[in-house]
Amino acid sequence: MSRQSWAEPWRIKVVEPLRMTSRAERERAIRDAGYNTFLLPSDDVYIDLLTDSGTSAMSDRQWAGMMLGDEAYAGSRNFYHLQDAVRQYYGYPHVIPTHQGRGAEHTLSRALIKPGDHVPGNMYFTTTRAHQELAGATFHDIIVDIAHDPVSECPFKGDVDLSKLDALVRHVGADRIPYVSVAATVNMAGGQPISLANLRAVRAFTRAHGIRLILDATRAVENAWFIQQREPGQKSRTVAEILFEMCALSDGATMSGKKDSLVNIGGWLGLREDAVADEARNLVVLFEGLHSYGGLAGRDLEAMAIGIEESVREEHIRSRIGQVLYLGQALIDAGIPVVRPIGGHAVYLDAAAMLPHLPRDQFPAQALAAALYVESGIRSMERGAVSAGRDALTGANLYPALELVRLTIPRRVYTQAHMDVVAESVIALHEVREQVHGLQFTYEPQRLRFFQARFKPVDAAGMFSDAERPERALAMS
Ligand code: PLI
Repeated sequence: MSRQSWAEPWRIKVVEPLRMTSRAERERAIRDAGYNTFLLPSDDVYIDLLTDSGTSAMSDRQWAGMMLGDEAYAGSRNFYHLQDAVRQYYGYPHVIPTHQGRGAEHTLSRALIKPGDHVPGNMYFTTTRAHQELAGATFHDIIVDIAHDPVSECPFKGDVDLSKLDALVRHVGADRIPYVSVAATVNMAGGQPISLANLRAVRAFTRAHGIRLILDATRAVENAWFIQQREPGQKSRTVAEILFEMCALSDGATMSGKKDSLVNIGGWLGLREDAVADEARNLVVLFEGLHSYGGLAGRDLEAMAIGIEESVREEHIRSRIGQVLYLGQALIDAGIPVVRPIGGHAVYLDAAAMLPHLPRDQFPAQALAAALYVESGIRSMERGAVSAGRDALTGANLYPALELVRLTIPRRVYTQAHMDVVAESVIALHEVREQVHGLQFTYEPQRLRFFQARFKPVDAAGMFSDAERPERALAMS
């Protein structure tokens, strides 16, 4: 009999106690943090859904691997293990470790982009676009329009719109496009996958125009699982086989191992072209570390090599995404507006739909994330106008179609009961949503402003209006 449950293929060996806080403590904490969940001390957080980046629980095999760290400056045995794992599962002959994903993005952008170039991508990601712009490129969003619609059930909202790509090539010329940047899955669209059919079509197009295709492979294993589940003709293939084909369609990849690969730190740049790899290695020794450790300790390389092998197992990925779908379904059943279909690494609340009384320049998603923390001790992340930042040329605030709060699920960390608490807390907040006030900047950093920005409520009454809120079953005070 085939098992229906997504139950975890592991059991718990070590636990990490969490600190419970009172509502008054949380009100103080969020005020001190400038209403930015990034600025909260994690000791003040109960369930931490800020990110799935570097927050996974490592396996006993990974921890054992840490003891096998070879901390030689050059040619550590752990580098060769990592190189073997990347070659086996991702297929890139050149493997250059970096301290994390943005180290790979920085290296690649510097190696390939010339000032005045253009880089199209299936929606922006914060650090990816920032490094493209820093190297002198203009980013162009070429994702399908449906990606901007939170309620559409389209199974592959991460697809590239080839007519948008074609129009850009005609407008600026293929020689001004060093590469097309394709993310799998698409974080800012709600963790939505790209289909294999679309990736093949993008490959055919880029090949015909002599343009490189670079994959953001950060959550490509999760994307491969969606392809297996949803795309006609893919059911009988393994996630590992699909992942390998996805990478085979690209000329290189940037990778944050902190997501799919189940480690707390680490990344890599994978490349096929010898000359580009040479240039990337030249840059890595300047900015990251020697080309065989890229800013990581030998033990980190080992944990990532083992994590890659664990990440592509069917049981693992089924359970990982099963947990995300479990939370998403609980919220859908309760009528909470979330991005549909549920993505791979997170459930995204549609803050614009939930707080329609707040104008965009009062940052509804930032306010909702702060309010959820005050109500429940759950930490989430804004993924809307604050994250989008300002137009690189005009300096005007960008207002993306999606104004979201991301409930990001770390891998192998929280239980089904934790997911129940999250669902109940969001539902309780939804009931009093009219009372949530908007926010305004008190400090706005120049780059990647969402990380360190500070805010205050626009209303003198504070985060919430004074009206009495009903008792919530799960508020911890
Ligand atoms: O955080 P890094 O530097 O290891 O990786 C940067 C990065 C690149 N691509 C994508 C799709 C990401 O999601 C990403 C990092 N994401 C974070 C930190 C997140 O919270 O989603």
